[in-house]
Amino acid sequence: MIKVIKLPDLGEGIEDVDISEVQVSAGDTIAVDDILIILESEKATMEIPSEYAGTVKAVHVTAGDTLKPGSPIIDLDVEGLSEAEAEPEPSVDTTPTELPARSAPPTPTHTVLPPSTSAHASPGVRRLARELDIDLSLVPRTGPKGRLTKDDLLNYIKDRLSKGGQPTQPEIDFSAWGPVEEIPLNKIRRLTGERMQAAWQTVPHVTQFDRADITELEALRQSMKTTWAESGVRITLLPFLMKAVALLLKDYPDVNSSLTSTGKALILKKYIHLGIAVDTPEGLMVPVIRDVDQKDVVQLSRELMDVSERARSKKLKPDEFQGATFTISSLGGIGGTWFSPIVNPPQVAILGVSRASVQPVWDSKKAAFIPRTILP
Ligand code: CAO
Repeated sequence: MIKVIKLPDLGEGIEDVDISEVQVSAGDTIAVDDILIILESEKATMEIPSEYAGTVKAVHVTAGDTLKPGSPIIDLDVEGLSEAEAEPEPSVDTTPTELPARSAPPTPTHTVLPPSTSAHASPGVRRLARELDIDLSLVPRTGPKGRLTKDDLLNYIKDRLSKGGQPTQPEIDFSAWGPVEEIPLNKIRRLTGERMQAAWQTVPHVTQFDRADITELEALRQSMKTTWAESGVRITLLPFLMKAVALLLKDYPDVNSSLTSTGKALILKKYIHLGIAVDTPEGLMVPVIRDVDQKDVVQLSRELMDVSERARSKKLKPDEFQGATFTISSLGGIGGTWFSPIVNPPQVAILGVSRASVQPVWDSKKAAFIPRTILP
């Protein structure tokens, strides 16, 4: 029986596609999943495999042709094909607009079959799997004759998404090696873990380490600290760093930006709101101090004291965590020399500051080491 293999619906509103290669000729014997043609759309190159095995009787296309969904590609002589099966298949909608409920039961007439390396799936399903980099041999199948359906794929995606934030760690009985205690994580720590893991997986991280000589700055800070102590304002190094970062972000606006959702443009923000990582007994919080470029060091010190105290007493409002354009994580009060903080998306960069200390620095004019305050 002759089956006319047609170009399926490719989804995404693709109406015309150009053929870059035809991989079969009349007389060829082909197997299921052998590639018939390779298409080139504006968006991607895609292979169209055969859903049937058989002998190619006629090829209706040549390289360079432009095809529409439903156009015939080849006539295939398929052994044992019924008249009903010889009818053209309805086109496949590959648009994953709505994912079915994760644990939606399979239709009662079909059993769930384990994943298989040779599962039969339509070109639309294969294409979607390719685009999302999903190995179809891992997906359980519920379709007739062990076929892998679009819903099988969507259920698998939904399942993976729901597990995405969870580290996959097997259940281990640690008490086998000594006494243990299990402490439930609070919401802040769980969310921090999930967000940091997502950030680590989605943002390519590169760290640049450097030292800043802050000898004069530290002298100024010490004098301001004494002056403002009577008014109850604690002048630490951080407000100076915030001010320095605000000035630099004006010079380097690419760093005060976010990618658009398509990843094809940068949104440069004309405001400078800094997220400040604050260590609290409940976990890490990142309140935002707004318009840092328009405030002086004393005002920034007051605001920093205010937000860090309210973060520690859990009195910050939700909008005080939003809108940061860049983050500073300062471990200077704690210690350490270098560390790599994790970028907080949709921001594109973060500054990590360690503890300043007095170091011998070579002065070539004096041909001597002199003590300088160096901030890593
Ligand atoms: N070098 C040397 N000394 C430093 C310093 C540095 N880089 N940074 C702070 N100090 C000093 C301060 O000046 C202060 O000393 P004095 O009282 O003598 O002035 C002391 O260390 C304690 O400072 P602090 O940490 O209380 O205050 P701060 O303004 O520097 O920081 C805050 C405020 C809220 C950012 C900080 O308390 C905090 O929570 N840091 C932790 C951030 C964090 O956990 N990040 C990890 C996330 S991973 O990205």
